[in-house]
Amino acid sequence: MSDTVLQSLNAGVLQLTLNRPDKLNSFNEEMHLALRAGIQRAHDDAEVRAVLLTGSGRGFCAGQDLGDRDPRKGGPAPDLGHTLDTFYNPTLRLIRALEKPVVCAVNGVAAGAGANIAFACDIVLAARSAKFIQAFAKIGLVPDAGGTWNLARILGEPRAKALALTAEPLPAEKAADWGLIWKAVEDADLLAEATALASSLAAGPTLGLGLTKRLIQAAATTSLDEQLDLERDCQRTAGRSADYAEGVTAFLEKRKPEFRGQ
Ligand code: T3D
Repeated sequence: MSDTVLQSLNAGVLQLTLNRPDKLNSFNEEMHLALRAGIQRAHDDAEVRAVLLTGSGRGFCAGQDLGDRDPRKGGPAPDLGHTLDTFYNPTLRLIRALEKPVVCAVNGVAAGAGANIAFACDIVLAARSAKFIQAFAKIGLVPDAGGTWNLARILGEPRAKALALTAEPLPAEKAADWGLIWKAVEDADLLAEATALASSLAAGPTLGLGLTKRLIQAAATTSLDEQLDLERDCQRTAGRSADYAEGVTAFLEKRKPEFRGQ
């Protein structure tokens, strides 16, 4: 297992820690593959019932490692469409397709694809000192890793365009005010708070939570009629789960439910 992404599984929470702190956890090929392997494990391993993504050191992730893109080394211009297809996009799709909650604890600066990977997670907490930067404009690229989709959808065109065209840092608190992330918390409390949240989700009715994630994501592209049909189908599935039976029984018995994720 690569040490560029640390993995630890505790009480159903798979913590994935981006771990190239000297480079602000920017992505080289090894870290790409290690992150993807971590998310894939969350798909495959029934013991994993929530994911917590964070970074080591003072940054969350500075996007692509630009040392690997140094034009001074010569050779033809890289095909960045190919690198998106090969590295970033499969990981983004895996995070979205994972029917388990993904909590992101943004512990410091999140720039370029680093910011947009955070925005692709389900619940994002950020340290008050963290900032989000659409750094692409500074180097002649376009926002990727789903950034144009998330920013335009969540913020609307005026704010999305201003952030992307100026590459101005967006402080965590403002990102929370604008609805881009769930909340900003004191730096010292970030990991404990994010872990508590992920743990409580991991102890939840995993199947129902996964279907809920599917439904909310689907709403970006469905009509109300289609969405009502999808809700009906998912509710039918949730209604047959052991966790639903346990949830109702626990309510009637006035006790805390013990969900098993089934
Ligand atoms: O290529 C493809 O496959 C296409 C996909 C592209 C996706 C992308 O993400 S493109 C955008 C790439 N990212 C950036 O342009 C951000 C570059 N970094 C920065 O602008 C700044 O580092 C930050 C604003 C993120 C943080 O600034 P600051 O002042 O807090 O830290 P620093 O001093 O700039 O960085 C600390 C160290 O990390 C430094 O190394 P050193 O001098 O101590 O040895 C710096 O070079 C290194 N570092 C930071 N970001 C990157 C990086 N090294 C390589 N690649 C980076 N992206």
